[in-house]
Formats: sequence, structure tokens, C-alpha cells
Amino acid sequence: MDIFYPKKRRIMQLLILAVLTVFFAITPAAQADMVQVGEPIVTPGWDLSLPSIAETYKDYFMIGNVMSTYQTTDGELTAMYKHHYNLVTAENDMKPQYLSPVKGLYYFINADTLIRWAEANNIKVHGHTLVWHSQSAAWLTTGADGNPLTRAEARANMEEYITNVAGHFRGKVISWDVVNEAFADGSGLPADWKDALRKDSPWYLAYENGADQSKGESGADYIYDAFVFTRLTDPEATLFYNDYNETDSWKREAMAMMAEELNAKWKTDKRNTQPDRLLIEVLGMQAHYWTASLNVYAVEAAITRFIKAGVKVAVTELDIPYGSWTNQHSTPLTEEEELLQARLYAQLFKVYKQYAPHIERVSFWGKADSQSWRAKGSPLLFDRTFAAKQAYYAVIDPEGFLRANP
Ligand code: 9MR
Repeated sequence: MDIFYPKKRRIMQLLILAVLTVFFAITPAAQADMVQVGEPIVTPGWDLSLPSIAETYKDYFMIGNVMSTYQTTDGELTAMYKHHYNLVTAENDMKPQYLSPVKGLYYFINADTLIRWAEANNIKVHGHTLVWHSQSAAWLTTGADGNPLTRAEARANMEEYITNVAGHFRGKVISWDVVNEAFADGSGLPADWKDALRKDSPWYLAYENGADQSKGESGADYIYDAFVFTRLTDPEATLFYNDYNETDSWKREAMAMMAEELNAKWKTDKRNTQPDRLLIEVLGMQAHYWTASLNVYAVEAAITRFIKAGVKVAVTELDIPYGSWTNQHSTPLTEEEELLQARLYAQLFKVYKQYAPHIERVSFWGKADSQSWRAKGSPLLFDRTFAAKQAYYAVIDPEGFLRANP
């Protein structure tokens, strides 16, 4: 089908709008909290007499979490959210796949609902995410034949997308994950950070298609463009590069090298009207850990390396499921397991507090164990009944918790 024929394109757009509307309408039911077989049935309820996490950390950094638009009509959840958090990331609603599924169509309804909810509750919004290899929209980077667009086409699409999206949310978000997860899995320590990138990212492939190597051009150039387009569109927003496994020594090094090089390049870029301001201002540590492998020294090493690169640090998607990638746990946790997990949370927050002047925020990726993308491992501070776990108390007072539970 030729989707560029205007009438047909309009029909396509309307069809997609209808499908999206139905999808979002059924999402709440589809994603309702799971009850585990054999578990006693307890009606979940949030205890708002517990000390607020955001209040506890108000002199250190912001405390955030995720929300989905369908959750914004839940009054009890909203009351809890306001109590514990002062920042929100849309878990999915602001990803390119949902905001612009086809060229020329922008679907802001869900994201706008979430933003209105945040504004009404005095919660700041972090934009997640503009340029990503996953949950993206094919039109940005890929032709109808499935082949990568040319570098020039992809660049024009990126500019259009970022101008529209970052423009739409200007003044409503305080920051953006401009580029998410650009590095490949399991690389070695690179001589050049570009060698460690995901070469199969649709953005990389399109930017490589027509790159003039004699001028030093490569697929990697999409990263700089994304940051520049975002800065020019929303100069108020703080710009993040965000990634996982940031504690791996090769990856923290690659992230830091990239920030150093692109920030140096921006210094002499004619479009830069704020010479004292960095382009990549924050390196986001997703912090998707496992109890079996979390090494708090590696977390500290990543923080200090990022500080050395001259940027701020943010913990953007923290969770610590029990077990490991290859040995995933099923719920519920024993008392001992909960304590082990809590100690790790305490150790992390002790480090975060120590580096607080450099840490912009700590955001969790989920509110209760039942609502997590890794629910099986019970990764969060509140359990399936929304009761506070040992991990909550560890976060509220890490030093005290570690003294009591050495
Ligand atoms: O938590 C998100 C989950 O609901 C989605 O199905 C998933 C799809 O990729 O994305 C999850 O969020 C991811 C985030 O956007 C980027 N970092 C990793 C997060 C967990 O997968």
C-alpha cells in the first residue's frame, strides 16, 4: 500500500488512532496486578503514615518513579505517589512508538493526560525517551521495503520528530532521555566509544547509509544530532544520555568518553549560544540490578567516572530483583532474602548520599513488586499488598539499617 498517497495516509492515520485508543482503553485490565497462586488474598493498601521518601531526601536529590497514563485515575495510588515522589517518568507513554507510529501522526493524548496529572499534583516530569533502538517508530529510520533510510532522510526525520515532540512538551518536562541504550551488550573496553555502539540500531544503520568515511562520518553521528536537535528545541530541558549495565567497566568508560567527546564538539559548534553549558549534562544510570551480582563498588566507580567526565549523574530506573539474570527467582521472598535485598538498597543509598552534590535524582522503576516489569524477582520497596518491605526501611535510613543489620 502506498501510504504516501494523502487520502490513504489519512485513512491509515485514523485507523491507527482507533487502534491506539482501544489499546490504551484495555491496558488497565490487561495489566491488573497479578495475584500469585497460593498467596493469601490481601486487599492491597498504601500506608501513608510512613515517612515520605522524597521528604527524607529533600536535601539530597529528587526521588522519582514511573507512572502509566491508565494509573492516573487511581486516587489512592495518586495520594501515595504524591506522598513519596516528586518526579515522574512515563513508563511507556512517551516512547516514540506510541507518540508517532506513522509519519505525520502525533498521538499526544495519553502523554498529555499523564502530564496534566503530574502538574495537578506538583510532580515534575522527566521525558523518556526520544531516540532509542527499541519501542521506536519504523518511519523514523526504515523504508517501506525494510531497508535503512539514507543518512539524510533519517536526519530529517529525527529533526522533525524531535522538533515536534520536544516542542510539544517544552515547559512541561524538566529533562529528556535524549538517547537511550546506544551501546551494545557485552563489549570490551573500547579504544573509541564508537566501537562499542549497537551497530544494529536502526538509527545507526540509517546514519551509516551514505556516511562519508573520508570526512570521518559514521553511523554514530545520530547521537550528536539527537542532542543538538533537542537542545535547540527545548533549551530549558536538562539533557540525559541513559543506559543500563552502566556499572560494567567498559560501558561506564564508553559512556564517559562519549559525553567528553560530544561535549567538547558542542563547545565550538556555531549553533551553541551558551558556551558554558554542556550538551550532554547528565549520564543516567538505569540501575537495573540483581541481588546476585550487584557490586556497590562498581556503582561508586561509575559515579566517580561520570563526575570526572564533568557531568551530573542520575539514577533513572532503579530496581533490584532477587536472583540473577540466569537464575530468576519466584515470589515471595523469604525473610532472609528480603533482608539481603534491603542491605543492597541501604548500601546503594549510602553511596548516593555520599555523592549527593553530583546526583540529580534517584528514580525507581516501579511502585510495588506486583507492578514491576520484573515482578517475579520482587524488586521494589513495597510488596504485593503495598506494604513496606525491609528495602523501604533501608532506603529511609541506610546508615541506621546497616548498623542494625550488618
Ligand atoms: O518497564 C517498561 C515495560 O513496561 C515495557 O514493556 C518495556 C518495553 O521495552 O520497557 C520497560 O521500560 C524500559 C525502559 O523504557 C528503558 N530501560 C529498560 C526498561 C525495562 O525494560
